[in-house]
Amino acid sequence: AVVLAVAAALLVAVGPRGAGAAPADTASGHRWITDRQGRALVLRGLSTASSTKGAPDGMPWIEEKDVARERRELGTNFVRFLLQWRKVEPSPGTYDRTYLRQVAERVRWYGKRGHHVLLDMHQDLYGPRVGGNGAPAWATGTDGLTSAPTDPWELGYVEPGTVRAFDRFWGTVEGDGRDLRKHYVGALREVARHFAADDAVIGYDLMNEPWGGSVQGPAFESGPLARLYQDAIDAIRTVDRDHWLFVEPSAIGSNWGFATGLPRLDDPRGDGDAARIAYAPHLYPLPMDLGGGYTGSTKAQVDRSLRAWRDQTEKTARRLGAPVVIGEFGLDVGLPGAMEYVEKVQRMADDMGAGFAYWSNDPGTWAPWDAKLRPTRLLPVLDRPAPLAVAGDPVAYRWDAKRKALTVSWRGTEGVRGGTEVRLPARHFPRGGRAQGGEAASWDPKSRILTLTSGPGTHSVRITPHA
Ligand code: 9MR
Repeated sequence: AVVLAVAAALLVAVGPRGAGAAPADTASGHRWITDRQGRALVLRGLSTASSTKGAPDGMPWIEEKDVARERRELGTNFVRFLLQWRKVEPSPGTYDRTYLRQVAERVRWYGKRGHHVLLDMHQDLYGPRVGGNGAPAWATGTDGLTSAPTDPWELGYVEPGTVRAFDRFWGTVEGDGRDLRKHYVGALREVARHFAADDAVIGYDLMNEPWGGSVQGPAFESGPLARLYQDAIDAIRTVDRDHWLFVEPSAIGSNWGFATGLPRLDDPRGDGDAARIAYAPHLYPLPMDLGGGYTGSTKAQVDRSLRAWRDQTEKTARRLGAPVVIGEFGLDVGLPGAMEYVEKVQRMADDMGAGFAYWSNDPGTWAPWDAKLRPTRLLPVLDRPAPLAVAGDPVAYRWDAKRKALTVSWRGTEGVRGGTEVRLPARHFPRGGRAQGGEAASWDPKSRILTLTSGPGTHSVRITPHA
């Protein structure tokens, strides 16, 4: 961890400076991910799931009833669904359609219940041949170097076999002439070809927590990483014009609130509002990464990290012209102060207009359900009132737990169809909600979604529990 902290300090010294591109032409100054009706989405959900990583068939632990439970008990409208390159392309240039069909079946479980699915090409520590997950064995070049298991697992990123496998992938050491990045891009294009017409899919996360091997910092992010992203974006756009393409910074440093060197990327769809590139950094302040809680002097450190993280994220999002989704944040829910931390991050996400995918839905100590699928203390913290879709240009939204009021304001925008949807969980709104300053078009007690009418002009609605 000390090595990693030093690496991060170096990063911050040489990271990009300046405000970058101009703010978006929106009330909030940043861009929004929109649905097919043109509504701004507030994406709230979980990552599904770590169990994917080691499963021979690459499928997460869930059955359809688990998706139904999640929607019912948490009201999520988003899922970050893990994929594995080893399953997409089991041998060079051969794609496994059966695997993609199994993924599609699960996408349908989510889509049926109103979830937007982000397909995440996941990896940790490169691949199973070097103690991680993601890459197929045939695409893992170690030149005889090995990787030992480590505790914590993240230290595996500096094991020799893993570093070499990444270096071979990025082409930063002499290899055997194979272009592994071309294969990776081909695999992403194949996924996109399969899901191009699937409306339940919101987009693709091009690589989980990229790691540069022996090349780190801006040299990695503005070099091989940016090239891979651009190639992937160009390739995906030949088969899928409309889904969003989510990019992550190098995890080291950025996860803790340090600068990223990720440059602006081009979307062949067009510039400005036509571009659909989203920024999906992860958030793991270093004390949390090291297993600390949110208490005492650690709490002050975490708060500083959160401020820095928000600052850097907003700066990068402006540079990329991209809306923000917190691709991951999470911790052991039993740690002291853990729930206060989760509340704080949710508030920050609301203030930033960012969606999030909490890590993760694997039943256990980090999740809303324990190993026996009984609710943990996290469940009521995530199950809280929030807008899901805003029919126009959002100005702000906020859940005030003390006053029991959810406020949402937006400007009606021409061409947007449908109303603004807010979810009012039973624990806070047992008899539904009363909308002041706005008009309720409908209330669905089953999904607990209140739909508010929209139209031209500014809307400012305050929703409080019905007496
Ligand atoms: O929580 C996951 C842990 O059980 C695994 O051992 C580890 C390695 O695969 O991955 C953890 O999940 C991480 C995710 O894959 C990437 N971002 C950070 C997550 C928490 O460490």
